[in-house]
Amino acid sequence: MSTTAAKKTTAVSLDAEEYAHPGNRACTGCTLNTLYRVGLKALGRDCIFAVPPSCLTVVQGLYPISSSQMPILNVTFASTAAAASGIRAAMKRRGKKTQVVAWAGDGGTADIGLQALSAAIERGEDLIYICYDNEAYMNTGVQRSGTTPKGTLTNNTLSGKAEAKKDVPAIVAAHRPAYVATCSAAFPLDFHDKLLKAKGITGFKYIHIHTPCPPGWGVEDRLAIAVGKAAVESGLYDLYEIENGRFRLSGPSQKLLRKKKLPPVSDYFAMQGRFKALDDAYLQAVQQEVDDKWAGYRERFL
Ligand SMILES: Cc1ncc(C[n+]2csc(CCOP(=O)(O)OP(=O)(O)O)c2C)c(N)n1
Ligand code: SF4
Ligand SMILES: [Mg+2]
Repeated sequence: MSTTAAKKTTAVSLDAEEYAHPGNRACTGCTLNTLYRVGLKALGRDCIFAVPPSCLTVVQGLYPISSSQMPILNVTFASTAAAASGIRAAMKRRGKKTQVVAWAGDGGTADIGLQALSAAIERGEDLIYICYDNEAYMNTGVQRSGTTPKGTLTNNTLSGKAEAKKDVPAIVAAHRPAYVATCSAAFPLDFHDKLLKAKGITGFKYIHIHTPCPPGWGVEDRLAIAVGKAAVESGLYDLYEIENGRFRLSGPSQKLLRKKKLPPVSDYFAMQGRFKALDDAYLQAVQQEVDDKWAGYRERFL
Protein backbone atom coordinates (compact mmCIF):
# COMPACT_ATOMS: atom_id res chain seq x y z
CA MET A 1 0.00 0.00 0.00
CA SER A 2 1.55 3.31 -1.04
CA THR A 3 0.97 6.19 1.37
CA THR A 4 3.96 8.45 0.72
CA ALA A 5 3.31 12.11 -0.04
CA ALA A 6 4.15 12.66 -3.69
CA LYS A 7 5.28 15.93 -5.24
CA LYS A 8 2.35 18.31 -5.70
CA THR A 9 1.09 18.78 -9.24
CA THR A 10 0.97 22.33 -10.56
CA ALA A 11 -0.88 23.79 -13.54
CA VAL A 12 2.45 23.58 -15.37
CA SER A 13 3.31 19.98 -14.47
CA LEU A 14 -0.22 18.69 -15.18
CA ASP A 15 -0.32 16.09 -17.98
CA ALA A 16 -0.66 18.11 -21.20
CA GLU A 17 -2.63 15.36 -22.92
CA GLU A 18 -6.39 15.89 -22.99
CA TYR A 19 -8.50 12.78 -22.38
CA ALA A 20 -11.76 14.77 -22.36
CA HIS A 21 -12.66 16.09 -25.78
CA PRO A 22 -13.53 19.78 -26.08
CA GLY A 23 -17.17 20.79 -26.25
CA ASN A 24 -19.75 19.09 -24.09
CA ARG A 25 -23.21 19.85 -22.77
CA ALA A 26 -22.37 21.05 -19.25
CA CYS A 27 -23.76 24.42 -18.15
CA THR A 28 -21.40 27.41 -18.32
CA GLY A 29 -19.36 27.56 -15.12
CA CYS A 30 -19.99 23.91 -14.23
CA THR A 31 -17.20 22.88 -11.84
CA LEU A 32 -17.86 19.17 -12.49
CA ASN A 33 -16.53 19.81 -15.98
CA THR A 34 -13.15 20.92 -14.58
CA LEU A 35 -13.03 17.96 -12.18
CA TYR A 36 -13.72 15.61 -15.05
CA ARG A 37 -10.97 17.06 -17.24
CA VAL A 38 -8.39 17.08 -14.44
CA GLY A 39 -9.52 13.72 -13.06
CA LEU A 40 -8.98 12.01 -16.41
CA LYS A 41 -5.44 13.39 -16.48
CA ALA A 42 -4.72 11.81 -13.09
CA LEU A 43 -6.26 8.47 -14.08
CA GLY A 44 -4.63 8.12 -17.50
CA ARG A 45 -5.94 6.11 -20.41
CA ASP A 46 -6.08 2.66 -18.83
CA CYS A 47 -9.32 3.02 -16.91
CA ILE A 48 -13.02 2.20 -17.23
CA PHE A 49 -15.87 4.19 -15.68
CA ALA A 50 -19.17 3.08 -14.22
CA VAL A 51 -21.50 6.10 -14.15
CA PRO A 52 -25.16 6.26 -13.05
CA PRO A 53 -27.72 8.81 -14.33
CA SER A 54 -26.48 12.30 -13.39
CA CYS A 55 -25.02 15.48 -14.87
CA LEU A 56 -21.85 13.46 -15.45
CA THR A 57 -23.69 11.38 -18.05
CA VAL A 58 -24.50 14.69 -19.75
CA VAL A 59 -20.89 15.87 -19.56
CA GLN A 60 -19.59 12.55 -20.87
CA GLY A 61 -22.27 12.11 -23.49
CA LEU A 62 -23.75 8.80 -24.56
CA TYR A 63 -22.32 6.25 -26.99
CA PRO A 64 -21.40 6.79 -29.81
CA ILE A 65 -20.84 10.52 -29.11
CA SER A 66 -18.75 10.61 -25.94
CA SER A 67 -16.46 13.36 -24.69
CA SER A 68 -14.17 10.85 -22.99
CA GLN A 69 -11.34 8.82 -24.49
CA MET A 70 -11.92 6.13 -21.87
CA PRO A 71 -14.74 3.54 -21.93
CA ILE A 72 -17.82 4.33 -19.86
CA LEU A 73 -20.49 1.92 -18.72
CA ASN A 74 -23.72 3.78 -17.95
CA VAL A 75 -25.34 1.82 -15.14
CA THR A 76 -28.57 2.01 -13.16
CA PHE A 77 -28.71 4.33 -10.17
CA ALA A 78 -28.73 1.66 -7.48
CA SER A 79 -25.96 -0.47 -8.96
CA THR A 80 -22.92 1.78 -9.52
CA ALA A 81 -20.55 0.18 -6.99
CA ALA A 82 -21.87 -3.32 -7.81
CA ALA A 83 -21.38 -2.76 -11.55
CA ALA A 84 -17.88 -1.41 -10.96
CA SER A 85 -17.12 -4.52 -8.86
CA GLY A 86 -18.25 -6.68 -11.78
CA ILE A 87 -16.04 -4.81 -14.23
CA ARG A 88 -13.04 -5.22 -11.88
CA ALA A 89 -13.72 -8.97 -11.58
CA ALA A 90 -13.87 -9.29 -15.37
CA MET A 91 -10.60 -7.34 -15.74
CA LYS A 92 -8.93 -9.51 -13.12
CA ARG A 93 -10.07 -12.63 -14.91
CA ARG A 94 -8.41 -11.31 -18.08
CA GLY A 95 -5.23 -10.50 -16.17
CA LYS A 96 -5.65 -6.73 -16.69
CA LYS A 97 -4.79 -4.05 -14.16
CA THR A 98 -7.19 -1.52 -15.74
CA GLN A 99 -8.29 0.99 -13.09
CA VAL A 100 -12.03 0.79 -12.50
CA VAL A 101 -13.65 4.03 -11.38
CA ALA A 102 -17.22 4.50 -10.18
CA TRP A 103 -18.09 8.19 -10.54
CA ALA A 104 -21.50 9.29 -9.29
CA GLY A 105 -23.44 12.29 -7.99
CA ASP A 106 -24.66 12.81 -4.44
CA GLY A 107 -28.15 11.48 -5.22
CA GLY A 108 -26.61 8.37 -6.77
CA THR A 109 -24.25 7.93 -3.82
CA ALA A 110 -25.84 9.19 -0.60
CA ASP A 111 -29.34 7.97 -1.41
CA ILE A 112 -29.99 5.56 -4.25
CA GLY A 113 -26.63 3.77 -4.52
CA LEU A 114 -25.72 3.64 -0.83
CA GLN A 115 -26.35 -0.05 -0.23
CA ALA A 116 -24.24 -1.13 -3.23
CA LEU A 117 -21.51 1.27 -2.10
CA SER A 118 -21.56 -0.10 1.46
CA ALA A 119 -21.40 -3.69 0.22
CA ALA A 120 -18.50 -2.99 -2.17
CA ILE A 121 -16.46 -1.31 0.59
CA GLU A 122 -17.21 -4.16 2.99
CA ARG A 123 -15.99 -6.66 0.38
CA GLY A 124 -12.79 -4.62 0.00
CA GLU A 125 -13.20 -4.23 -3.75
CA ASP A 126 -10.16 -2.77 -5.48
CA LEU A 127 -11.93 0.30 -6.89
CA ILE A 128 -11.93 4.06 -6.83
CA TYR A 129 -15.35 5.56 -6.06
CA ILE A 130 -15.75 9.30 -6.69
CA CYS A 131 -18.81 11.20 -5.50
CA TYR A 132 -19.19 14.75 -6.81
CA ASP A 133 -21.51 16.41 -4.36
CA ASN A 134 -23.42 19.32 -5.87
CA GLU A 135 -25.85 18.91 -2.97
CA ALA A 136 -29.01 18.11 -4.94
CA TYR A 137 -30.44 16.13 -7.85
CA MET A 138 -29.36 18.71 -10.42
CA ASN A 139 -29.85 16.82 -13.67
CA THR A 140 -33.59 16.57 -13.09
CA GLY A 141 -34.02 20.21 -12.06
CA VAL A 142 -32.73 20.68 -8.48
CA GLN A 143 -34.48 18.37 -6.05
CA ARG A 144 -33.14 17.83 -2.51
CA SER A 145 -30.87 14.87 -1.80
CA GLY A 146 -29.48 13.39 1.41
CA THR A 147 -26.48 15.73 1.15
CA THR A 148 -28.47 18.94 0.60
CA PRO A 149 -27.65 21.15 3.61
CA LYS A 150 -30.37 22.08 6.10
CA GLY A 151 -32.26 25.23 5.10
CA THR A 152 -31.48 24.94 1.35
CA LEU A 153 -34.15 26.02 -1.13
CA THR A 154 -34.68 23.41 -3.85
CA ASN A 155 -37.63 22.72 -6.11
CA ASN A 156 -39.09 20.29 -3.60
CA THR A 157 -38.04 22.12 -0.41
CA LEU A 158 -39.68 25.42 -1.15
CA SER A 159 -39.24 26.86 2.33
CA GLY A 160 -35.86 25.26 2.98
CA LYS A 161 -34.83 21.63 3.63
CA ALA A 162 -35.73 20.60 7.16
CA GLU A 163 -33.12 17.87 7.60
CA ALA A 164 -29.33 18.06 8.05
CA LYS A 165 -26.75 17.09 5.41
CA LYS A 166 -25.83 13.40 5.45
CA ASP A 167 -22.10 12.97 6.14
CA VAL A 168 -21.27 10.39 3.47
CA PRO A 169 -17.44 10.40 3.87
CA ALA A 170 -17.96 9.63 7.59
CA ILE A 171 -20.34 6.78 6.73
CA VAL A 172 -17.77 5.43 4.27
CA ALA A 173 -14.93 5.88 6.79
CA ALA A 174 -16.88 3.82 9.33
CA HIS A 175 -16.37 0.85 6.96
CA ARG A 176 -12.59 1.37 7.26
CA PRO A 177 -11.72 1.30 3.53
CA ALA A 178 -8.12 1.72 2.34
CA TYR A 179 -8.49 5.44 1.61
CA VAL A 180 -11.03 8.24 2.10
CA ALA A 181 -10.50 11.81 0.96
CA THR A 182 -12.60 14.94 0.68
CA CYS A 183 -11.94 17.52 -2.02
CA SER A 184 -13.40 20.69 -3.47
CA ALA A 185 -13.89 21.48 -7.13
CA ALA A 186 -12.42 24.89 -6.29
CA PHE A 187 -9.07 23.13 -5.71
CA PRO A 188 -8.86 20.78 -8.71
CA LEU A 189 -5.13 20.07 -8.34
CA ASP A 190 -5.68 18.84 -4.78
CA PHE A 191 -8.31 16.48 -6.25
CA HIS A 192 -5.83 15.46 -8.98
CA ASP A 193 -3.16 14.52 -6.46
CA LYS A 194 -5.55 12.64 -4.17
CA LEU A 195 -6.80 10.67 -7.15
CA LEU A 196 -3.22 9.93 -8.17
CA LYS A 197 -2.54 8.70 -4.66
CA ALA A 198 -5.70 6.57 -4.65
CA LYS A 199 -4.50 4.92 -7.86
CA GLY A 200 -1.43 3.66 -6.04
CA ILE A 201 -3.38 2.09 -3.16
CA THR A 202 -4.86 -1.41 -3.25
CA GLY A 203 -8.41 -1.80 -1.92
CA PHE A 204 -11.43 0.49 -1.77
CA LYS A 205 -10.74 4.20 -2.26
CA TYR A 206 -13.44 6.86 -1.80
CA ILE A 207 -13.18 10.53 -2.82
CA HIS A 208 -15.98 13.00 -2.01
CA ILE A 209 -15.94 16.37 -3.78
CA HIS A 210 -17.83 19.54 -2.87
CA THR A 211 -18.94 20.64 -6.35
CA PRO A 212 -20.54 24.08 -6.91
CA CYS A 213 -23.33 24.11 -9.49
CA PRO A 214 -24.17 27.67 -10.67
CA PRO A 215 -27.83 27.14 -11.68
CA GLY A 216 -28.64 24.83 -8.76
CA TRP A 217 -26.95 27.01 -6.16
CA GLY A 218 -28.16 30.36 -7.46
CA VAL A 219 -24.62 31.56 -8.16
CA GLU A 220 -23.32 33.52 -11.14
CA ASP A 221 -21.32 31.28 -13.50
CA ARG A 222 -18.16 33.30 -12.93
CA LEU A 223 -18.40 32.88 -9.14
CA ALA A 224 -18.60 29.07 -9.02
CA ILE A 225 -14.96 28.65 -7.99
CA ALA A 226 -15.12 31.59 -5.56
CA VAL A 227 -18.08 30.02 -3.75
CA GLY A 228 -16.26 26.67 -3.52
CA LYS A 229 -13.21 28.41 -2.07
CA ALA A 230 -15.37 30.28 0.45
CA ALA A 231 -16.77 26.96 1.74
CA VAL A 232 -13.24 25.66 2.43
CA GLU A 233 -11.59 28.89 3.58
CA SER A 234 -14.37 29.69 6.07
CA GLY A 235 -13.72 26.27 7.65
CA LEU A 236 -17.21 25.03 6.81
CA TYR A 237 -16.18 22.30 4.40
CA ASP A 238 -13.01 20.42 5.40
CA LEU A 239 -10.53 18.77 3.06
CA TYR A 240 -8.98 15.70 4.66
CA GLU A 241 -7.63 12.23 4.09
CA ILE A 242 -8.10 9.05 6.11
CA GLU A 243 -5.51 6.34 5.48
CA ASN A 244 -5.32 3.19 7.55
CA GLY A 245 -7.86 4.79 9.91
CA ARG A 246 -5.68 7.90 10.45
CA PHE A 247 -7.33 11.28 9.84
CA ARG A 248 -5.35 14.30 8.66
CA LEU A 249 -6.42 17.67 7.31
CA SER A 250 -4.98 18.14 3.86
CA GLY A 251 -4.17 20.76 1.27
CA PRO A 252 -5.97 24.08 1.68
CA SER A 253 -7.69 23.04 4.96
CA GLN A 254 -4.42 22.21 6.63
CA LYS A 255 -3.22 25.74 5.95
CA LEU A 256 -6.17 27.10 7.97
CA LEU A 257 -4.87 25.56 11.21
CA ARG A 258 -2.44 28.43 11.79
CA LYS A 259 -4.85 31.21 10.81
CA LYS A 260 -6.03 33.23 13.79
CA LYS A 261 -9.40 34.07 12.26
CA LEU A 262 -11.30 32.53 9.36
CA PRO A 263 -13.82 34.47 7.23
CA PRO A 264 -17.38 34.11 8.57
CA VAL A 265 -19.46 31.29 7.12
CA SER A 266 -22.24 33.85 6.47
CA ASP A 267 -20.13 35.17 3.55
CA TYR A 268 -20.38 31.74 1.90
CA PHE A 269 -24.14 31.50 2.46
CA ALA A 270 -24.74 35.09 1.26
CA MET A 271 -23.18 34.31 -2.14
CA GLN A 272 -25.95 31.83 -3.02
CA GLY A 273 -29.61 32.22 -3.89
CA ARG A 274 -30.40 28.75 -2.49
CA PHE A 275 -29.71 30.00 1.06
CA LYS A 276 -32.02 33.02 0.94
CA ALA A 277 -34.36 31.49 3.55
CA LEU A 278 -31.66 31.15 6.26
CA ASP A 279 -32.14 33.36 9.32
CA ASP A 280 -29.54 34.92 11.65
CA ALA A 281 -30.12 32.37 14.43
CA TYR A 282 -29.32 29.54 12.04
CA LEU A 283 -26.20 31.28 10.70
CA GLN A 284 -24.95 31.90 14.23
CA ALA A 285 -25.53 28.26 15.16
CA VAL A 286 -23.53 27.09 12.10
CA GLN A 287 -20.76 29.59 12.91
CA GLN A 288 -20.58 28.24 16.47
CA GLU A 289 -20.34 24.67 15.19
CA VAL A 290 -17.53 25.63 12.80
CA ASP A 291 -15.64 27.55 15.54
CA ASP A 292 -15.91 24.58 17.92
CA LYS A 293 -14.76 22.16 15.24
CA TRP A 294 -11.66 24.25 14.45
CA ALA A 295 -10.85 24.73 18.13
CA GLY A 296 -10.87 20.92 18.32
CA TYR A 297 -8.63 20.59 15.24
CA ARG A 298 -6.13 23.11 16.67
CA GLU A 299 -5.96 21.19 19.96
CA ARG A 300 -5.41 17.97 18.08
CA PHE A 301 -3.03 18.97 15.30
CA LEU A 302 -0.98 21.98 16.48
C1 LIG B 1 -34.07 4.80 -11.09
C2 LIG B 1 -34.04 6.21 -11.62
N1 LIG B 1 -34.69 7.17 -10.94
C3 LIG B 1 -34.64 8.45 -11.38
C4 LIG B 1 -33.96 8.77 -12.51
C5 LIG B 1 -33.96 10.22 -13.01
N2 LIG B 1 -32.70 10.91 -12.75
C6 LIG B 1 -31.73 11.01 -13.70
S1 LIG B 1 -30.42 11.93 -13.22
C7 LIG B 1 -31.15 12.22 -11.71
C8 LIG B 1 -30.47 13.11 -10.71
C9 LIG B 1 -29.20 12.54 -10.13
O1 LIG B 1 -28.74 13.33 -9.05
P1 LIG B 1 -27.26 13.21 -8.58
O2 LIG B 1 -26.86 11.81 -8.39
O3 LIG B 1 -27.09 14.12 -7.41
O4 LIG B 1 -26.43 13.78 -9.82
P2 LIG B 1 -26.56 15.27 -10.47
O5 LIG B 1 -27.73 15.23 -11.38
O6 LIG B 1 -26.73 16.23 -9.37
O7 LIG B 1 -25.29 15.46 -11.23
C10 LIG B 1 -32.38 11.58 -11.60
C11 LIG B 1 -33.27 11.62 -10.42
C12 LIG B 1 -33.30 7.74 -13.22
N3 LIG B 1 -32.60 7.98 -14.32
N4 LIG B 1 -33.35 6.46 -12.75
S1 SF4 C 1 -26.78 21.48 -13.54
FE1 SF4 C 1 -24.96 21.96 -12.29
S2 SF4 C 1 -23.74 20.06 -12.16
FE2 SF4 C 1 -25.25 19.83 -13.83
S3 SF4 C 1 -24.14 20.42 -15.72
FE3 SF4 C 1 -25.19 22.26 -14.94
S4 SF4 C 1 -23.67 23.30 -13.59
FE4 SF4 C 1 -22.96 21.19 -13.93
MG1 LIG D 1 -26.23 16.00 -7.33
